[in-house]
Amino acid sequence: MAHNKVNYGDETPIAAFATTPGNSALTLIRCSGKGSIELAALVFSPSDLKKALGNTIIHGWIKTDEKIDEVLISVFRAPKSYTGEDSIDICCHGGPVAGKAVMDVLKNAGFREALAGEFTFRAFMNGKIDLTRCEAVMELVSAKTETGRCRAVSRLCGSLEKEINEIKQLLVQVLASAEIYLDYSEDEISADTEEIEGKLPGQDIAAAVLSKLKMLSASWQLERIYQEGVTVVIAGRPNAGKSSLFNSLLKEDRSIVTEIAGTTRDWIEAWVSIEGIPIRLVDTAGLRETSDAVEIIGVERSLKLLQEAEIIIYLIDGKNGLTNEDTDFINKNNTDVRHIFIWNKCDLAPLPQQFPVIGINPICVSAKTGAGFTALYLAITSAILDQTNTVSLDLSVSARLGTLRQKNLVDNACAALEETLALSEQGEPLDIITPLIRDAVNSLGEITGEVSTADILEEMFSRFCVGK
Ligand SMILES: Nc1nc2c(ncn2[C@@H]2O[C@H](COP(=O)(O)OP(=O)(O)OP(=O)(O)O)[C@@H](O)[C@H]2O)c(=O)[nH]1
Ligand SMILES: [Mg+2]
Repeated sequence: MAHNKVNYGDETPIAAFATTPGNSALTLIRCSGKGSIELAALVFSPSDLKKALGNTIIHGWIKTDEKIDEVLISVFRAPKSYTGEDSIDICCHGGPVAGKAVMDVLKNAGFREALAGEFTFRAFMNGKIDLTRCEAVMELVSAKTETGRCRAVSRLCGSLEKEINEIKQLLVQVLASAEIYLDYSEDEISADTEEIEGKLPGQDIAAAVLSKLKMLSASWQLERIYQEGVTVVIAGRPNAGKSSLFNSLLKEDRSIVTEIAGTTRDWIEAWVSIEGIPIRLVDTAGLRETSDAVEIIGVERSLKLLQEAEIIIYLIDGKNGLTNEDTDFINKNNTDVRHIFIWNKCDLAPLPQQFPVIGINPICVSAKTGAGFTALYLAITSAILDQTNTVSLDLSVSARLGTLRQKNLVDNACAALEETLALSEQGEPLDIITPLIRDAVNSLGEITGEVSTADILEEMFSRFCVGK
């Protein structure tokens, strides 16, 4: 049997859930495509849906021989819709069943299930938004913190598109002047043009563009962290107060806390936001030698998590004082920048004036009272920035990159420009240099989607979620 692969790029009516099915008051189903309003009208009563004006809402029933669900339909007429096509949003009743029943009716009527990101893909193809804004839609949907949301919104408003277009414009100027000189045939080269031999016209502009692009490329380091987050593992001896700290950072009683050493066996994780950075916080079993079969597994898992961690918060039990095991751990990991050492239970026992391990200055914290948390937050963000070589939480740039795809393309443009400038310094002829500038321009064009291929687009949009 022939395999009919559905491709992006047709105009058939598509439908998808825009909300996650489950327990909710409402479910939203989104439909778009040529003839989608007429198609939906076949399974909708009253029959005036077909004549509905754009940007209006119609109340009625999705029906076959029987009524399926009472809905509100928002009608959008091309080109004034998200996709640029005729579209409707069907607001059904929530819960796991009602929306699904409506979807089944729509599919029987002829709607095809949308592919991942297909609505946004169509919006791009119809010139509604460029690729940086398409990607910002996905960033916004998956933002984990308020800072992540703000950054995505800035790109959704076009900050990156504008920056890329401005940079590209400068580069196109350089390309144009280089191409003009290329067009001279040999005997046309006058004294004037000989003067510029060995130097790219617009070399200074190319150098300025390169430095702007490098700043842009560097911005990804921090943006990635805001999007993907950082794994922070809390470790230490049993009873040090790890679960107490976990709960306090979470502001929720999630992990079991008791005075019995060895309470936590299975590790527990949860997301928190610290200074806008999404943190995957992990509470672990206390590290100690033990003969308890369950605890042994717990400790093994803790050790494995320590290897995966980007930041490790190591707790010393202040009440109990520094043990030999603590000293061993600190000495072993002292130079590893991932570690933050904490003297916990400072409400019961102050940090000794002279900390016994030289070169270590633990942060004094009480997981119980919250004392020392400001210093702890600062230590966590500094440790994250140290690791990413990011100088400060914010680079003074007008736009920042939002995806690895964009970063790779900016880096391609940088590499092409670096080579351009190097060859120009060596006095290489323009016909060797010009294609490199064109490569850089094309890479920038690919970021916004001005330059694109079906493969590139399919690869990009297939990472989106269905319904977007
Ligand atoms: N006074 C005081 N007590 C604390 C503090 N942090 C933890 N405790 C107490 O110390 C005991 C152990 O706390 P947990 O948070 O369960 O310690 P843990 O490190 O998770 O222990 P395990 O799961 O056994 O490895 C509990 O009785 C807590 O109430 C603190 O900052 N001050
Ligand atoms: Mg615990």
